[in-house]
Parts: sequence; C-alpha cells; structure tokens
Amino acid sequence: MSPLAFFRIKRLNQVHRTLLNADPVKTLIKEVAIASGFRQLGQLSRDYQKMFGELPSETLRSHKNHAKSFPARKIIAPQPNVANEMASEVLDGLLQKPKRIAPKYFYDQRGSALFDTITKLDEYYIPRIEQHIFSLFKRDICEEIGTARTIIEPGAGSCEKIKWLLPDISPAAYVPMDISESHLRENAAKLGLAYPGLIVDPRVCDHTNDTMLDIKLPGSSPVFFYPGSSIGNFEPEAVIDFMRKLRVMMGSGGGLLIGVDTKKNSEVLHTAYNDPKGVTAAFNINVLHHLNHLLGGNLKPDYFEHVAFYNENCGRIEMHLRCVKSHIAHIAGMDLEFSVGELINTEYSYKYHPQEFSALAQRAGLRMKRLWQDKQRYFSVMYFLPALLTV
Ligand code: AVI
Repeated sequence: MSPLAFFRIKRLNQVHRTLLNADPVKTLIKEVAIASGFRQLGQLSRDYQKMFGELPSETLRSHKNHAKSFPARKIIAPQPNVANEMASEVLDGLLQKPKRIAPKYFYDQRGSALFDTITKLDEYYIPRIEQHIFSLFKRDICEEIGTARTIIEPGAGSCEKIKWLLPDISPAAYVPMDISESHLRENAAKLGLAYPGLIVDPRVCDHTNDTMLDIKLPGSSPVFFYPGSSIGNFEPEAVIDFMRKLRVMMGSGGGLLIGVDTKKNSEVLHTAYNDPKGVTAAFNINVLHHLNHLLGGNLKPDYFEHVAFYNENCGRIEMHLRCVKSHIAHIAGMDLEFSVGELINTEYSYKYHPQEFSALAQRAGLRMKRLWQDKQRYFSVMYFLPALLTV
C-alpha cells in the first residue's frame, strides 16, 4: 500500500469516527457521505439544516475539508465475499439466544413460489385489500405522484404492482430493484414489452442493506414505491433507518408511496399466518432447505414445526420454527444443538396504526401527506414527502 493510500485511509477513519460521535448528525451524514463518496456534503448539509437545524460547525468544516480530498469509498471498501458474508450472517443469527434466521432467506425459488401461493389465499388479506385500495383511489394516488417522475421500487420482485399506477403516471423511468438478478431482469423485460415506451431500468441490489445507497439513479427527486407491507418485516428502528436512506436518496423533491398493514382483530391476523392448507407452514420450514442448499448443511426440516401468533404487546405477528426432536445439525461448517421445544425466530411482521407509522416516518425526516384506507381499515396506503422542519 502506498504511503498516500495509507494516509487517506487513516484520515477517512478519523472522519468516520467524528461522524459517529457527532450526534444527532451521525446517521444521516454518515449514510450520505458513504453513498456519495464524500462528494456531496454541501448539498447534504443544506438538506440537513432544512430538516433538523444548524449543523455543528466543527463537524461540517472538518467534513468539507476531507470531502475535497477523498475520491470515493472504493479505497477502503474491498469487494465483499458474498458467500462468506451470508455464512457469517446466518451463523450470527443461529448463535443467538433465541436462535434467529433473517426473513430474506425465505426466498429461494421454492420459497418465492410458496409466497406467491400465500398471496392468493383467502386468509392472507394483504394483497387483496391493498389492490382494492389502489383501484378505489387510483386517480387520487396518481394525481398525488404526478407524471414524468422517476419511480423506484425496492424489492420489486415480479414488477406486477407498478401496473396499478400505469399508464396514468407515465413515469420518466421505472427503476425496479431486487436481489435476484435473473428474476428481476426477466420481469423488467416483460414489463417493458407490456408498456412500450416505458423506460424500465432494473438495478440488482439488496435494499435491506447499505448497497442501495450506492445505486446511481437515472433522475433526480425520485418517488419510491414500497407496497405489500414489506416494511412490516423490519424492526421499528430499522424502519427509521431504511426510510432515512430513502429520504436521503429522494432529495427535497421526491416522495414515498408505501403500503402498511394495520393492527386489527387478532383472530384475523392469526388466521392470515396459519392458513388451513399449510402453505405458510411450508413457506416457513422451507427456509431450512434453502440454508442447506446455500451454505452446505444438514439442518433437519422434518424436526421442526411452524409457529405463528400475534404478539399484542409488540404489535407484531411472530413466526418461528419449533424443534420437535432434540438433535445436532451442521451448517456453514458449524455444529449446532437444537433441543425439543426451542424456537428459531424466522420473521416479525409488524402492524401499525397510521399515526404510529407516521411518527416513525417523521423520525426519518418524512411527513405524511395522504392516507388511503379500505372501509374496515385493514390496510393503509400512505404518501410521504420530505419534511422541512423549522427550528
Ligand atoms: C413479505 N411480507 C410482507 C409478508 C408478511 O405478511 O409479513 C411475509 C409473510 N410471511 C408469512 N406470510 C407472509
């Protein structure tokens, strides 16, 4: 390593440390600084001031100076080894007490097919009611978004839901994001064929981590589209973190159209995640097959049963796998013990009253502009704009 590179890394680390200590600036600045390779701090500080008031001048001055001299994060970020990263993430979860597996591991080919089947079940009301809200209020929603906007859909999967807004919003570009490249490209191409003239610009990324911030967008002031209450699968603190990233990427002129499941009668919730055909159970247990395939292991799907219940105190559905036979199994080169009755947590699905969700969004620098609901208030579609806070 050249002395100059060494010096830059050292100084960059100092900047990072300052950022981390500069509460309340830390999260927002850190994220944008990383996303922009420290080049856009001027704009960032202006945005920040609009939202939260004056920046600590010490911090800003030092960052501006450093921003000029550091070309990009590439100098300190080697290409991550994705397989090792997954193995380490999975082991980290399985070594916790109680054990955990992140819900993103549900979605191998079979898991995605099972989820598709879930969305067609009568008991799983979310897709049906969300679509109903979109058809009831389509004109209103489209007017709110406006035309010729860049629409970004994190975790777009099949690219089906954007059709609810097409052709009315005639976007400047539609940017579906997904972690599964082949699936994404195939569905993006299909959408392009169905809507000639629509610019579809797919981007492969895992929107649940920081890589989303590295995506260079085709236009400015995008509108994010995040339907399906996927946000419910984040812990509330992670919701704020995620929405803050969207806030940063949307600048001062963008928006967020989001679908959020509501709190309701616990019987309805319970049935939605315990369907009598056992599709949700198969979906849950399939995560073990997926991990075996992905990381090399002999986790034993037959030694687990599906558990899902509504935890009223926390306002969330909890999905777990309960061990029915004590055993030892290995995964990613590690032996693990499982005892009868022990639970592996596989998913939380949080439910929010609109005002609860709006309060979280506010902490990410967003304000609720519109709310659309069905008659029973089973589901919310909300439109958020960047908040401009005055001090
Ligand atoms: C993807 N996500 C919004 C679903 C949910 O309702 O939390 C995942 C799911 N898990 C079981 N059924 C559906």
